Amino acid sequence: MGKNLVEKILEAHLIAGQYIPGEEIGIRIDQTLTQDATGTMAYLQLEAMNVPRVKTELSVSYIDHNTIQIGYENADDHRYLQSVAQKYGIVLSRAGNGICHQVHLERFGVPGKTLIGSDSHTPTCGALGMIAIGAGGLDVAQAMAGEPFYLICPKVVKINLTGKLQPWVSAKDIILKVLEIFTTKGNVGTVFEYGGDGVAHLTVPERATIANMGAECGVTTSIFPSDKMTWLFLHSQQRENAFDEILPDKSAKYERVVNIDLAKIEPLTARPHSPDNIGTVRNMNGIAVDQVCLGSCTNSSYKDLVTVAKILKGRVVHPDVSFIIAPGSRQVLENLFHEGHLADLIASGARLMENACGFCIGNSQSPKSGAVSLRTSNRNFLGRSGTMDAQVYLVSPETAAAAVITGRFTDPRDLGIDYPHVKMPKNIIVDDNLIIRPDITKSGSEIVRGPNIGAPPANSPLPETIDATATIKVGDKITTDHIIPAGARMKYRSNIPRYSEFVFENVDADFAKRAQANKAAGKHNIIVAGLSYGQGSSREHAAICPMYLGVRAVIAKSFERIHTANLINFGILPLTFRNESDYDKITQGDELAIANVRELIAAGKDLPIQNKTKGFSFSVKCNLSARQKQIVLAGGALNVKSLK
Ligand code: MIC
Ligand code: SF4
Repeated sequence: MGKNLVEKILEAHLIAGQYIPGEEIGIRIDQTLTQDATGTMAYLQLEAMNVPRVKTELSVSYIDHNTIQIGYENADDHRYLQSVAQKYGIVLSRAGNGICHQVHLERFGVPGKTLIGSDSHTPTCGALGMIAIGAGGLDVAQAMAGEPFYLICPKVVKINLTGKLQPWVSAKDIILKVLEIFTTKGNVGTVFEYGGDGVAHLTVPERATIANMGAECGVTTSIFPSDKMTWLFLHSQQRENAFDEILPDKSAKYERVVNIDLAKIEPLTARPHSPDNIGTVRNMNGIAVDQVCLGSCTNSSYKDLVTVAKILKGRVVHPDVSFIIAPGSRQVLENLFHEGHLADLIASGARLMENACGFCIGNSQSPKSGAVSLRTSNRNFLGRSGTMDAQVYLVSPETAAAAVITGRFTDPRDLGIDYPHVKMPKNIIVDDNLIIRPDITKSGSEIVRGPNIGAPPANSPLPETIDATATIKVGDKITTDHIIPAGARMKYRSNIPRYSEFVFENVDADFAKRAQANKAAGKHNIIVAGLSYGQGSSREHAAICPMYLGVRAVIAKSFERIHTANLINFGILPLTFRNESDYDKITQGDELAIANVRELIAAGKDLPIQNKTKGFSFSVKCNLSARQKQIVLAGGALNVKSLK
């Protein structure tokens, strides 16, 4: 039987389990990436594993998230990361070189290889025909130490793209269409494999926009074939040696095939506060716009920025709009400059930011109170911009440019100008000056630890009885941004006691204090949640910090993939209601007791939970593999001897 792309690559990397969708498998990881905000914890964990050097073909540590440097904390982290990279044989991409996903696509991704990264948008490199998966820092550390990466063998859905996009409609509109079809929940354990004649017209950076935002659907990853377009891209990067043609077999089988006619897609937007809240730009009825932000790992390729430069050439930013640009990489910026497009952007009144995550993670450029902000990034969760009452809409670069000119939501087709044609420069400037390769001739290099670098906290083994309070009850689609905010708080990533003070800050600012008090009184905490708990980022702090506050279990209607893995890695039980209606019967503050926990978990049985406050019992499931049981019983992966 013919094989799809996913099967081909996963089977070639399979080292544990069998290729049966739904079963846990372990795969060999060829490449890893980390970024600074998740990287310090990942490398502290790697240090605890006592391996002399990384065992992957390539590991890259990027500094791109915490580059604002107000106070010493970020700079301390950067220095630590640089010293770890040298010691363990890791390539370092310095601050200013660009966003991890854009740089990895340009400089390091290789068709047919496996990549895991401690950032949820790692699937961006699926645009190159590789299996690229976002994971928690601990999973990435284990892969660097040569351990397999475990995942549920995915179901593969083919997204069959036919036809060609109309002018003014671009890759962002395709992925917004996909989000409209699939939404942000219910896609755990699935991979999107793109195919069809429409794919042939999409360049690698366009494919990257689409693969990037598959993360918002919650899929394990997204992948495109490695074809002529892939060769052209790698050739432009002077890396054609990395090319390998990888196509699905003609008779490949898929779980489901979804057809999208590219010619029928119109300019779309994701309205506040979820990437799947899709509407057409035209239906936004010209809402007034206060801020436009162009950039992020989704839409800041050379083509994206040149398209906007050409639309804005000779025009000026509307007086009510603040227009921000954060190029995806230094390569993009250098080429924009060299080809003269940067001059047009600056002349139009753009405010140029560093080549980094910046506004996307809310650590700069928070808009004014109640602002309407149009962003080419991938997430518009409540408060993520740093302004709680801002209304963030996700749009294409074309729609962003139209609003820059008019000061209103404007369908770019209504601008009345010709759609700009973007030609790639004949020879793009490739400059790796901010990439430091480890000097393997140097030995005994020192790790530099400033006062911001703390140790990862340890958990105790799972107790026999959980005697807890339902310290918080939350609803559906709780994201990791709800659980532990990034933005201005992100500088505490390497300091768990301090960062833990902000758990659920934007949902219930007293949660951390209540949880601490319970812990001090010798009790446990339980989080009760609705559907799709843990959407969004891969930040393992959304598990580590609750663990630090004494959370022993989360009971939810359903969980998202990366967050489930992180909970398990830090010894928190991910429990799902046997009957979803039991969710309604629990009130925040109820006393919940679970007896014989260890025995029931080990036996894979349902856990009966006694609601002591309301006087009833209900059942929860805990579907864990033998490996995961071992981890939760030990109180987390770092306590499992064989993983050290
Ligand atoms: C994000 O986009 O939310 C982040 C910041 O890149 C996170 C990682 C983090 O929280 O450090 C992600 O997507 O995984
Ligand atoms: Fe950075 Fe935003 Fe991309 Fe996350 S989504 S990696 S914060 S640019």
